[in-house]
Amino acid sequence: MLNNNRLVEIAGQFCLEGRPSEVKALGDGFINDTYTVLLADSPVKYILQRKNTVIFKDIPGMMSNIKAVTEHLKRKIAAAGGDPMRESLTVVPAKDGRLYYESDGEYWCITVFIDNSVSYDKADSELLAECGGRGIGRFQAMLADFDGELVDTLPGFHNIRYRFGQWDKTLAEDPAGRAADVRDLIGEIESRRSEMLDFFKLIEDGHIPLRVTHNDTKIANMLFDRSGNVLCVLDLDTVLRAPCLYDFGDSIRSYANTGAEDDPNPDRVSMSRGMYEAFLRGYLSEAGDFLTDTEREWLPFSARYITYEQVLRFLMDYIDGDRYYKVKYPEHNLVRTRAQLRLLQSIEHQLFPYNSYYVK
Ligand code: GN1
Ligand code: MG
Repeated sequence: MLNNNRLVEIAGQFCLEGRPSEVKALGDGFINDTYTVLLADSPVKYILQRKNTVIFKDIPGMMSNIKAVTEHLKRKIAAAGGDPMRESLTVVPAKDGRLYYESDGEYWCITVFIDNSVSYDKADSELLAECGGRGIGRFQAMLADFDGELVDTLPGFHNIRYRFGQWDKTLAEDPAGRAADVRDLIGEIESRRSEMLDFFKLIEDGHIPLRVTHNDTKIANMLFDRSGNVLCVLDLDTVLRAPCLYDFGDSIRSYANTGAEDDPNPDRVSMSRGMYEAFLRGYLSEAGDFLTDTEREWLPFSARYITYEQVLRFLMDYIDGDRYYKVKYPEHNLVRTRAQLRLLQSIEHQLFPYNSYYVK
């Protein structure tokens, strides 16, 4: 754990509007460590992050992606009469001009803190889900004509073929000796393998296009304004060229879950049909113009696909001895797996009642 003096010193490496005086831990992200930075002589605040170098192998590439995408967004926002400093993240460079500060192999980055906004861990109304859908649809629409370079900083991120490669290896090695106890859950993954690969083939064969997308659209990664509209999309670490269906699917996984992602009581978990429809309505109001018929047709399946992938990732990390996601207690990844599996079953039950898997 770094002490405050060291964190203040790190913040001082960046081009801030004043002298940093205090750095406070913020939130409980699964991947990076996040802090707020206060200045001695100004009300401006910043977000400081220590990026996870085990997961992100190319932080300079990631930050240049974020810079390019936010500059594009800012131009669009300004042209539409919005406020680019509040409606987009702003990357603050280090004093040497780089978009990060590196020390002892650790990478630190700063963005401007957006005040006077609201954030949620869970959508609490259909109206909020509809606004969330509009927000992500607009985000994708603004990036539809982005033609800059994007480094593929997370090869295979939502690629189920790649995930099965990791999965097969983890199961074969069984590093923590946990596989035998979760045979039932492994069976849930295996029984859906071929359907997931069939869907992924549409992407590999180019029937579903790659666009510029967020890839981690849970509600906590969005800031809302006081009237409930999405103000700013956060956490751009995973911005990549990928199908826009991944954003839709991941949003449903988050917005439409009646329970928590890691709910210890799976009976609280299900897909709210009302939240699903509300998010879809909002999303289509912004994305409807650019979606192809094939994309539209596969929107419901994307909720299933991304939730399935999340079950696989949580279970795989459990079997692997909890090396990817931060865990708060020893069985956390298993609890997450069971809760997400319940959500997957509810999605299947409601959106795919005649699916071949389901009638088996
Ligand atoms: C991670 O960065 P964060 O906490 O928003 C993960 C997502 C998962 C999510 C589950 C780079 O997201 O893919 O869906 O946890 N991000 C990465 O909550 O693996
Ligand atoms: Mg993230």
